[in-house]
Amino acid sequence: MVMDKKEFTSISEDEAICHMLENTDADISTVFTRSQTLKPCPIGSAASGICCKNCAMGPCRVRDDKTGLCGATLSTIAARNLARHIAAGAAAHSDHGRDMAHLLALAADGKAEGLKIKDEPKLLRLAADLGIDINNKSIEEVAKLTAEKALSNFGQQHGEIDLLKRAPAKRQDIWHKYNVAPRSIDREIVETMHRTNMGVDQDAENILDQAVRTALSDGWGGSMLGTDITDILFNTPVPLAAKTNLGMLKADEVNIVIHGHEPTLSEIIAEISDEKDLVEYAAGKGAKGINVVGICCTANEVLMRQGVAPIGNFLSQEMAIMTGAVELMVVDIQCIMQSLGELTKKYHTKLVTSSPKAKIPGAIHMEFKEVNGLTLAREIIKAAADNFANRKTKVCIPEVKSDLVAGFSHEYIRYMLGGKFRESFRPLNDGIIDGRIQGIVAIVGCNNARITHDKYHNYLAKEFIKRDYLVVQTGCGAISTAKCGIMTPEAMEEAGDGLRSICEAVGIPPILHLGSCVDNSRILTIASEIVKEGGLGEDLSDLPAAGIAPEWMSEKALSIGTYFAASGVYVAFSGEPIPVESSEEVKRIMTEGWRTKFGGELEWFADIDQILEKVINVIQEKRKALKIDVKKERVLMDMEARRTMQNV
Ligand code: XCC
Ligand code: SF4
Repeated sequence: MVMDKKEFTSISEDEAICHMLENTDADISTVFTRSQTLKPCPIGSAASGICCKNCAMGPCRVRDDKTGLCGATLSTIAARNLARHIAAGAAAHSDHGRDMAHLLALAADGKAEGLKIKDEPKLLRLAADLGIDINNKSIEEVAKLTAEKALSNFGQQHGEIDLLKRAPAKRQDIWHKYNVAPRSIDREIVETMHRTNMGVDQDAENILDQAVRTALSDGWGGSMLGTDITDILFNTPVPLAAKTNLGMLKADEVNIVIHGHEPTLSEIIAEISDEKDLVEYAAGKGAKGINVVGICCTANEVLMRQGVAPIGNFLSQEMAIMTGAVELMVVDIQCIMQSLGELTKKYHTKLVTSSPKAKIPGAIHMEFKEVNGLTLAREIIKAAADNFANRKTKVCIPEVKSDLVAGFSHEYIRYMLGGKFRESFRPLNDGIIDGRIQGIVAIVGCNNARITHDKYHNYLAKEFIKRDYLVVQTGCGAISTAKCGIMTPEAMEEAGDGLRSICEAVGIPPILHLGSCVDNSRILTIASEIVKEGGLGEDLSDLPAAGIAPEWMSEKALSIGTYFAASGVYVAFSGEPIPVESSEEVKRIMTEGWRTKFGGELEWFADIDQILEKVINVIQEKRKALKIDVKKERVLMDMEARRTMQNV
C-alpha cells in the first residue's frame, strides 16, 4: 500500500517514524500500512451492537433490547466481555510479577546466574509489608521468605492480598464495604473466567464488581510485587540522563534491541555489553562497539536503572528493523507484533524469542531459564556480533534523537523533596495546597495505530504542564513525550509559573518518568504517601489527581484504568471503538456507579479536548472539596481586614 508523503505526519508525530515511512519500499507491510487497509470491526459500537462468543450456540450479535440465544442481554454481554479483557490484562501483569518472585527465590539461593539482591532496604520494607518477621535472619533468608509470601499472594485460598495495606485506611474500608478486596491474584482471574462463562453471572454490576476485584489484584498485587521485586534485584531507580529515538542506533556498532516487558535477561545483556572480551569479539567482526537499545517496557525498565536508550515505543518496533541496522532483536513477553517474524526475513536482523511463554514463527528461540542468564546473555551478544557483517540493505538511521531524564521512584521523589535527612512528601503536598501545582495527572499507556502515533500523549502532556499540573508517565506514553523532547528539566520553560517554580527549586522535569506499565503501581504508592503526608484529605479519592490513557490498545490498559478507578481516581480513555459503547447501562455503572461506590470512575471519550476539559474540571472540583483554594482567599480577606483596622 503506497502512502502519500503528506499522510506521514498524520500517521505519526515522531519525525523518525515519518522519515522511515518516507524511505521504505512500498511493498513493506507495517502496522501503519495495514491500518489503512484493515478497518476495525464495527461490532461493539453503538450502531452495530455487541458480540458474544462464549458458547457454541453463538456467536450472538445483540442489539438494542434483543438478547442472545440464551437470553443474555446487551449489558450482560458488554460487562462479560470487558471483565474478560480486564482478567487478561491483569493476568499479563501478574504473571510477570510472579516470575519476578520466582527469580527472587532463586537469586536468594544463589541459583540465578548474574543476579543478586541489590536493594536490601527495599527488600526489608517489602518483607515488613508482607508481614514477615525479619529478626535474626540473614538477607538471603528474608529474600526467600519474601518470595514465598509473594507467591502465596497469587494462589492463597484465604485472606486477602497483603499490599492492600499500603492504601490509606479509608480506601481499605471502601474495598471491604463493597466486598471487592482481592483474595488472591490467580483466584480473581479464575473467578472472572468462571463467572463470565455461559450461564453464570448475569448481572452487569455484579460482573463488573468482580472485574474490579481482579484489576485491584493486579495494581495492588501482581504489578506492585513486580515493581518492588524488580527494584530489589536490579536497584530502585534514581534520576539519570539518557537519549531516545531511532537516532540512537549506531551505523558502525553491533545494535541489539531489547523489547517486551520482562527486564531480567535484558538487564544482564545491558550490564555486560561493555565487557572487554565481548567488545573485542565484536571488533573482530568489524564493529566499533556494542550498542544495546530498547523498545516498549523492557526499554523503560533498563532505561530507569541503566540509562539504556529507548529507541521507540510500541509503534516503533517494525521501524527499528527497517533501519537495516539492527543485528538482533531479543524479545520476551507482551506487545511484540507477530509481523516482526515476516519483517525480519527481509532484513538481516535476527529475531530471538527468550520466554517459553512467547514463541514467534520466524524467530530463533534461545530460552531464558532464570539459572542461565549470564551464559545466555553472552550467547545472544555474540550471535548479534556474528550477524554484523550480514547487513543486507543500505543502513537508514534517521538522525533524530532527544535528551530525557528518567528514573523517578517514590523513594526518590521523597528524597528529592526533603533531602537525605528530612525525606518527605511535604513540599509536594504544600505545592498542591498553595496552588503552584494544581494537581497530578498520570498520562499512561500504549500507542494505537488507529490514532496518530504519540499525538495525544504529547498534546495532553504539554497542555497540562502549561496549566501547572504535574504530569507523571509510564509505558509508551513516557517514551512518547521523551521523544518529543519535553522530558527534561529544560521543559520547565513550557510549564506554568507555579509548576515551574517547583521544578526549578527541586531540579526536576515537569513530566516525571516513573517506568514501565507494571510501574503504574508506583503511582498508587506515591498517591498513598501523599495522603499519609496530610493536608489533602484522607483517601485517594480526595486527591486532585486523575489518570488518562489517551492512545491505549492493550487489555493491560483496561486493567490499569479499572484499578485506578477502583482506587478512587478519575480515569479517562480515548479512542474508538469503545469496548462497551453499545451498552448505556455498563457505561453508567463504570461512571456514576463506580463514582458512588469507589469515588473513581472510568469514562471513554472520542475527543481529546473533551478529556482535557473533563480532567481539569474533575481536579478543580476536588480542590474545591478540599477547600484548599478557599484558604488562600481567607488570607487575602484577613489582610484586607487588617488594613481596614489600621485605617480606623
Ligand atoms: Fe505495550 Fe508496556 Fe501499552 Fe506500550 S504501554 S503498548 S502495554 S509497552 Ni503499557
Ligand atoms: Fe449467545 Fe448466550 Fe452463547 Fe453468548 S452465551 S454465544 S449470548 S447463547
